Amino acid sequence: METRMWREMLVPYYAAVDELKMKFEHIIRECRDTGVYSPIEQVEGRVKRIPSILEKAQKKDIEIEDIERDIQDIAGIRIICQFVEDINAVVNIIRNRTDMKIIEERDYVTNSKPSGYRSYHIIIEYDVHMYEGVKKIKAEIQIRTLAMNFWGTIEHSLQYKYHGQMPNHIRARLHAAADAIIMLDKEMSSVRGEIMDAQNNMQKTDTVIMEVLNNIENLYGVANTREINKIQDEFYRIYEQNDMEQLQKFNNELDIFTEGYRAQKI
Ligand code: 0O2
Repeated sequence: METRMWREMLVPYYAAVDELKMKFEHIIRECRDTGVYSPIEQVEGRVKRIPSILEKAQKKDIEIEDIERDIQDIAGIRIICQFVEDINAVVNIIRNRTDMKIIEERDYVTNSKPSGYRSYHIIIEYDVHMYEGVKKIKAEIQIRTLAMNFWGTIEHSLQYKYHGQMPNHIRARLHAAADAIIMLDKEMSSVRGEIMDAQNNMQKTDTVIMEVLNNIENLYGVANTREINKIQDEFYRIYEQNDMEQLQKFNNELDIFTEGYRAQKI
């Protein structure tokens, strides 16, 4: 295939990666804005490099004209979660979506690969709306924890370094590290409730602070400066006490106060 043709072929894959990344990032945003725990921590995406596509085609005996059909990870999305439990939540989100059709699922979380690799893979069919109409492409979504991602990234670099001929002592160390990752994920799961509570509280505090500041900003132009300064001082006093209940109470009162000014204005 000519270089120009490769570029053309990859255009919808770039569009798919951009769109899919954005869609999963919206979930993080939605959870943050509504004060709900997000099972997605981070989203990455890439289009496979041409040399890497060629290498895979050669390794798997795939004809050039069958590449789009037989190589399923030309478009790749990686969803990183904090806890193993979040992986299931993300899988269910994807299963319930109508804008991506699942064609295959591979659970390397329960059944790790012989290398020690763990991750949940979902192959989807995705419609990309191009200038000349809809193009259906395949994309691979890898869902894994931060710890699994750490291991996978290191192992991938070593595979690259040794061109698949990894020395036995390194392979053995990677296996030991993979076992340690399983333990680490288990340990983290056992304190998941505590960590989620702490993160939710942090998020709730952020939201209340933003609401207070918004209310104070709205008072400028309608209330007198002395009154606003008094409210600000009271806010700083309560903020320093680090007492969420007090802060929430103050915000509710401020809401009513600001609402009164708004009503007067109307
Ligand atoms: P890259 O550079 O990430 O794009 P196969 O080679 O048959 O095992 P297949 O059929 O493509 O793989 O599907 P599979 O098993 O779902 O693997 C697809 C991708 O998962 C790989 O893409 C890797 O990204 C990742 N992966 C699979 N196995 C391993 C592993 O043992 N170690 C690491 N670090 N990653 C793995 P590519 O094209 O191999 O590589």
